[in-house]
Amino acid sequence: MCDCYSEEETALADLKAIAENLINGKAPAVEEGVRQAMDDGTPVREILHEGLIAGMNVVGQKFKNNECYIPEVLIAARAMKSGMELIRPRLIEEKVEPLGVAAIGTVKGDLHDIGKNLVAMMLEGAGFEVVDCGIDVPPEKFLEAVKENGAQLICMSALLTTTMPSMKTTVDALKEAGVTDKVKTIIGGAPVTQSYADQIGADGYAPDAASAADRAKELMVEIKE
Ligand code: B1M
Repeated sequence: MCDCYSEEETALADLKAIAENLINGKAPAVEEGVRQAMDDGTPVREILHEGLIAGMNVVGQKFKNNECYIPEVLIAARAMKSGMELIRPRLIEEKVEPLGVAAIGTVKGDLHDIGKNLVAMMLEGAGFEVVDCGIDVPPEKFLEAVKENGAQLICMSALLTTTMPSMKTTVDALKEAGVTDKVKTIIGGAPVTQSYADQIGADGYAPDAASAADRAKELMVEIKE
């Protein structure tokens, strides 16, 4: 690149290229772009937001408008994951000691995991020890994470309106198990709202991965009080 561009302009162009390659499902190019941006010293939060998330948002919009279909979406999701794997250690790097233990999963019946993985990474980056319960997680498995892994936060993601009720079932199961004095719940995902969180008695709601990490930190303060 000619030196008539400032470092900031070059970094922005690199992040746009990452987003573009992700939209086109080019995993090796996404990986290469992410590696290059990291080598150039671009903050990983910027790589995540301006590169990877920005690209996936476009894919989501295109899918909604029937401008692309499930196979293209899956290929783009794979490209996003390969980029995320590269920045994961850097997001975790600043962790000194765990702020707490957070179990996360996409609720029963729901297989969407891109947002859930982003939240997990942001939680790790914020200093939490994260127990990833995966996708299609029934209430019993979240309870198991409390009992066996000492989870203090139960973080649930749902992308389908039809799977949101499983969040309530899990909140109720935690109440029944009598652990809600030391365990808090956070919910999120595209169809989920603060008003739904209030309705089902969840302790927290966050509209995006970064806010989920902030909410998790606030809830840890409440747990420790
Ligand atoms: Co699905 N899908 N999908 N899909 N899919 C949606 C969600 C949909 C809105 C598309 C549409 O119709 N416009 C629609 C749901 C409609 C509804 O219920 N209202 C839908 C549908 C219908 C389906 C199927 C039923 C399609 C079918 O088979 N007929 C099927 C269901 C399968 C199942 O789960 N049982 C299905 C399947 C799939 C794929 C497998 C093809 C793929 C998933 C791949 C994967 O995850 N590994 C897929 C995808 C990719 C999407 C879209 C296009 C993108 C979702 C995504 O990853 N977004 C989506 C359309 C859309 O959202 N525009 C769609 C990017 C991701 C970063 O955002 O997950 O929202 P998101 O996470 C955000 C926030 O929501 C938040 O943080 C993230 C950003 O920072 N967040 C939290 C998420 N979890 C959080 C938890 C928190 C806090 C914040 O606290 C714990």
